[in-house]
Amino acid sequence: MRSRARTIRLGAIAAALGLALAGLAAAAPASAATYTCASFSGLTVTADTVSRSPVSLNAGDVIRATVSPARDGDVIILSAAAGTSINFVEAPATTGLSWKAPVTGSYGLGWSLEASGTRPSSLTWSFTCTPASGSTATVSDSDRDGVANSSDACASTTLPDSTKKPVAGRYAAKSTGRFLDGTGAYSGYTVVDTGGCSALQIAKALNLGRTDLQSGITLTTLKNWAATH
Ligand SMILES: [Ca+2]
Repeated sequence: MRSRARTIRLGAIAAALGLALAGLAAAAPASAATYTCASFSGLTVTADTVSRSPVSLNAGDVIRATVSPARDGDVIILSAAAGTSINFVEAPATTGLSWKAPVTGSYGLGWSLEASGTRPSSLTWSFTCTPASGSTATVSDSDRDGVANSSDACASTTLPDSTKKPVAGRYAAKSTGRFLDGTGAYSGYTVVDTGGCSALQIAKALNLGRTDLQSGITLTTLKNWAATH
């Protein structure tokens, strides 16, 4: 049973990856007509999968996807390609998937459904997009961590944090900017909350020990830092 579930998961990821790669190919030339946040407002598509590229987004734009029918156990997978990196985000189909663009830039986006049981014969996808507030002005973000230079407490942030020894209860920033622990549990904090600092930068700034450097920082450290930055 476990191996079957894994096979299905890999299949869904491969499908999403295919979408993302197709998106990357379609992204050139950069001068081609692009999709924007507004392209997704009220968009409804009846298809097995949906891919759009290039999608020009501002940091903080949130695209929300829901699918119908959405059954318990079904999972929506989003592949978000930017440059040479591809991130996968998933959420239960019953709740829908909201994804926030971490930085201003061009993305290749692909949504697919991993069905827990028999795949529905037809899927209808619905989208909305909420633009980041005040996103009309171009914001300068040199390290592309989603925090503008003017309010970035840490320059040259590298995302994701690389943790040599991920463990439960110690948090590091993912490429989405969210701080997750070694088991993937979300702390409730993002790099926006830490003033644009990664776990590694916080650990170094506080002169923390090897465990913090290798496994990420504790929730208490994260919380205290977020409260003061
Ligand atoms: Ca930063």
